[in-house]
Amino acid sequence: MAKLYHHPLCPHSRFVRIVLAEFGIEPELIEERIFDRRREFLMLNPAALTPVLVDQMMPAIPGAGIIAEYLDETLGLGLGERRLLPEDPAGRVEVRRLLDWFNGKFFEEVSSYLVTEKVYKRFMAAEQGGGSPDMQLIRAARSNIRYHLRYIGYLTAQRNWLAGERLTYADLAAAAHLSCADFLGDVPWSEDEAAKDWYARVKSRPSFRALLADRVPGIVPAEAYADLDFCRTIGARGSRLGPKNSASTSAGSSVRMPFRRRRNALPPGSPKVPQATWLGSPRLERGVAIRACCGPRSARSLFSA
Ligand SMILES: N[C@@H](CCC(=O)N[C@@H](CS)C(=O)NCC(=O)O)C(=O)O
Repeated sequence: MAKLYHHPLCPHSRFVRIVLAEFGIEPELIEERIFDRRREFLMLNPAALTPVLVDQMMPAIPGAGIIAEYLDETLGLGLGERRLLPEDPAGRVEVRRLLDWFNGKFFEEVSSYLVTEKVYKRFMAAEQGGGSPDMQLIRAARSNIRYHLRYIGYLTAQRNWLAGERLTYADLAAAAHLSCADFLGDVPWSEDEAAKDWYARVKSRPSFRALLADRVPGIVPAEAYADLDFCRTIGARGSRLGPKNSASTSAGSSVRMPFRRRRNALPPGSPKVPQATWLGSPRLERGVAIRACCGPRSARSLFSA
């Protein structure tokens, strides 16, 4: 039986759990508190990061991306039409670009701050870096998440799923990271109706079910976290139980919300203010310099000064 060393609110571990469930694999879950630097775990992954998959006679497989590639290489063909990494090179590049976006960029700008400050630090001893959360970092994450939601909405307005016409690793990574923020009540779903509709589709997959039952001692998940009908319960502009926003449409299309200046916008120089935009995005907030543009069906980044 495969073993997964994970933490319930580590977004990379959540991604792997959803992926394994899509393959029909139910691993033995071993919860790892990385800050404890357990010797047996460090021997599996000297980088001291979750997740790590231990599968049969293979050496320990560390990291979300490596695990996803391994599963595709060994079992991907068996999924047929449901394969999570496309066969064509261009499709694979696009999935990998978005995997990097969510497992790297989104993590650095949003989910890492939220999970470290609100969850890990609660369980860490003072000498491990534990203590009260740094509100400046949490505010940075709450500000940054808005443009990521708009990017998801932008992609799903043109495609059925994030990387193309079928569900891929890109959707599962994005949803895994968002699910951590959602657990903590930090997703402003009213930011983008198309993103909310897309998340409802991923969240209602059977592979997501186990995540919705996750609990962490001392932390109560947000009210709508496990609610599959959260599109209705979180209505227009985030008001609970409100009517569905007239701007909301069926999955895959959206009416763009007008851009407006955020009251909680961060000043330039704050931790990890987003550094990217995409063609068709709204005007940048706070004059942040445009660094990269990603075309709708392109995996290229066009760097400008
Ligand atoms: N590149 C790794 C990153 C994994 C990662 O950053 N894991 C976090 C938890 S989600 C971790 O173990 N952090 C511990 C630390 O930074 O000390 C992957 O894609 O899986």
